[in-house]
Amino acid sequence: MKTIFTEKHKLRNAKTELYGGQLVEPFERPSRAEFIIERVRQAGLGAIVDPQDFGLDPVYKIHNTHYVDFLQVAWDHWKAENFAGEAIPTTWPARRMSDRVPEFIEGRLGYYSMAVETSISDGTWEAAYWSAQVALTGAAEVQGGEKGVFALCRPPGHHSALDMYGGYCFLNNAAIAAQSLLDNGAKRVAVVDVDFHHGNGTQDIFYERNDVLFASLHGDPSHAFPHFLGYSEEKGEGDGAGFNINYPMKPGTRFEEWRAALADALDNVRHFAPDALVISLGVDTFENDPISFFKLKSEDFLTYGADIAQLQLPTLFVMEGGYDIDEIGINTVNVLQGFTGE
Ligand code: 7XA
Ligand code: ZN
Repeated sequence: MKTIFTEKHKLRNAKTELYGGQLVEPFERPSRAEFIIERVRQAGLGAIVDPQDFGLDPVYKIHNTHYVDFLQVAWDHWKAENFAGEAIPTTWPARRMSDRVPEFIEGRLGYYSMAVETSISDGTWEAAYWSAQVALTGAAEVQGGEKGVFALCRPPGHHSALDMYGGYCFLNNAAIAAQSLLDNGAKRVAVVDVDFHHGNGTQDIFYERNDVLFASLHGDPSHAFPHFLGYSEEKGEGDGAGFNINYPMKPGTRFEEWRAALADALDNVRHFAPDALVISLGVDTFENDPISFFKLKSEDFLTYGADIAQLQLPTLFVMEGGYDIDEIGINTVNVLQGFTGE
């Protein structure tokens, strides 16, 4: 299996995350991708390929221009204010407030964000841009005939929506790739999100569409980030009614229960009969993940990779979360090796 990867991910190197009332080193850090690519090499998974540059047009199919413009200048505008730290939002348009876009950077950060943990720092836009290009290159490889491709995206993407960042995500790489598959010949695409966290951005982007089936397995939002989306009654609207499926699961969920939910999601994918499958691949379902509460073991990742392969669909794996750095490479590559059967 080919891996699409660029060292440009290192440009995303924020120093702070607001966690538990303190500024800590971000869980989403460059070493995550370094451990994964090292394991890809060690396991002999296949060729490691640089991304092509598809430009911003495919990004604008998913995100609006105002938002993309904001991301490109946010750090410069913050820096111009001579604040001591990284760019962190403090104020949001909460219930019954105005939806005007403020001019001052602090207000703009609140307008375009969904959460506070994701500090913007120098290089963030460039890394997010190239992460999307990694996903687009993966989509092109799948459309070129590859059975399975791994887009080692960093920063991740599945929390990002039309005009919103947060949860370590800026551009929705999986959605951008899915749309690119559709724009280049696929009639229907399924996105299955196996990250521990609900893919609120991907859900929101495709919520009223019937050409993309979205299924997400995740921690019950009543207990887990992103807290305000991901319940089972969210099934899609308008043309999209019935094309959004959520599987929220309780703290302590073990592999047997998780795997049964995956089997149901994959049955729905089979019934949908897509031309291609995108997997939002987060390995924060691992039992030792520091910010999650499922109990999957390393060998379970091999097992469910093989489950996904049974669909026999051209499949693009898009990297999302996973924060147990010691095991992130093993767990990620286990899914891919389970898929290839090698
Ligand atoms: O899939 N998404 C993630 O892994 C990021 C979750 C961010 C959680 C922040 C909670 N303080
Ligand atoms: Zn996650």
